[in-house]
Amino acid sequence: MTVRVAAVDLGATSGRVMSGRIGADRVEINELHRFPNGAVRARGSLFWDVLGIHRETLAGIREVARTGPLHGIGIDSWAIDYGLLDRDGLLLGQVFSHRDARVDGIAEKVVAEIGAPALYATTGIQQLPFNTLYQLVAARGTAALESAETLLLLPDLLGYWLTGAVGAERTNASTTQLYDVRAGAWAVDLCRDLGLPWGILPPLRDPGSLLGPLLPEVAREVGVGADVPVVAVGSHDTASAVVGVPASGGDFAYISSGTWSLVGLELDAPVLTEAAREADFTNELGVDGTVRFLKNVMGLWVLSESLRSWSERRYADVELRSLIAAAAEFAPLRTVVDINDPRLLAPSTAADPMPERIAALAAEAGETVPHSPVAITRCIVDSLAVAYRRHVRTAATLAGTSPEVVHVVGGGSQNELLCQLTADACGLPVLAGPVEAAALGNVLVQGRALGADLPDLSAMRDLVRRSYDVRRFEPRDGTDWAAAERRVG
Ligand code: LFR
Repeated sequence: MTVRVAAVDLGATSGRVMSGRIGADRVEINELHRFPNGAVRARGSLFWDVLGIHRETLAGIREVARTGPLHGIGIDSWAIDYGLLDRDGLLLGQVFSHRDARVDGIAEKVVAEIGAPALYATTGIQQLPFNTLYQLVAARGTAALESAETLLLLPDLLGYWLTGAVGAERTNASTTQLYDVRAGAWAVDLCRDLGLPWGILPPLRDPGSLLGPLLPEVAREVGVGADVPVVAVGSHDTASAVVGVPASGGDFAYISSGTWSLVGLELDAPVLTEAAREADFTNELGVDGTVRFLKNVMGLWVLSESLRSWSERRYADVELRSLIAAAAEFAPLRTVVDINDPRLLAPSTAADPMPERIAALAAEAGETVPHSPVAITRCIVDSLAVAYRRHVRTAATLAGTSPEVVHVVGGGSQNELLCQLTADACGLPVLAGPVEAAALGNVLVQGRALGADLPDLSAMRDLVRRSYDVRRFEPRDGTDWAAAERRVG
């Protein structure tokens, strides 16, 4: 049986709607609709244009339906951000971007109140300043939060607009720091202790379950029968991307490389040890009861914001390909910085441009200060590779595993320099690709829910392996990565 679905995969800089076809020995995706995305600044705050995203989602589904049969629809996106509904089911206020400054200083206050060990023992989540927990604490006392009936994470909000069904898909719920990873339920006590309205957290649902059929008016608008279901996939894009990792069993590490880089392991159970907390690793949930034990690394965001800044200032020759080519010829490891420094989180602005932030971090650390776009690009790529080395090795030590290979999936798998340096830095082969792992994971989980013979993750990964080529990068000797790692502290 062939299953054909629409996979909506939303990223911070673009949204894509793909058709996905699963046959007996192949999975195939085709991008049928792509639209730009980005946070919008209004009155000094950063918001997502969620109605615009909804409109483009509908346009994409319509295109998939126009070009063939449609058996299901699944949505994945970045994690953590949410909308609030009032008692009439209408969106309240704006949907904040996690890069908005309203959370500045909040994590520290919550840690002082609850204690870092207690927070970690319950949620197992990395201390990112923008976790949903901290966003809600920042919103305490606001009109929107006080009037809210329901909180919906972004893919669940879009799913609600398609079906009218309310719920929280579990892989994404687990990223919020409002989820008790031991109990497999919302962390109601933690919410109570912080004075948060836990009653707005909707019922949890598992990836692979059905949200329900399209609302009749939506079905009419996209031109399909009202019986087409929306399927809960791993709605956290990283959860879907890890499904799409073409691993052939054994011990592997992965890097889901896009705006963020998510560096870690797939495990059967969370690691909630003191050492894991001190290393600040996250235990997010994956599909089929797995745990994504990983570290959020600032990722290619730092490079894309630098590019944006150079092009706004009309620097010559700042196109990505030529910069990477020039960076490959540039002196290795001349400058390395802590690529996870929180000062790199906010969007680049004319008053506070990203390249100058990198230079300032280098100066502060006593590193050679990079000035040219090529020097800054090489510094970013080297610093990412150093971070990957550290986090792959730390994850393995904390989980007691020995990965034999690092899979790099997502847009960053196309960056050959970064893939080679990742292999060199980790001392492990890198297998790069597929680029669209998140969309593939989305399609595969839908396919299984709709009857395709894909009993487990390894069957799904076999299918990806049979359908997509990966590029192999062997580790090269000759560079002292351990010394470079010590330089970033
Ligand atoms: C990647 C990602 C990360 C999450 C970050 C913010 O796209 O989903 O996993 O930490 O975006 O939501």
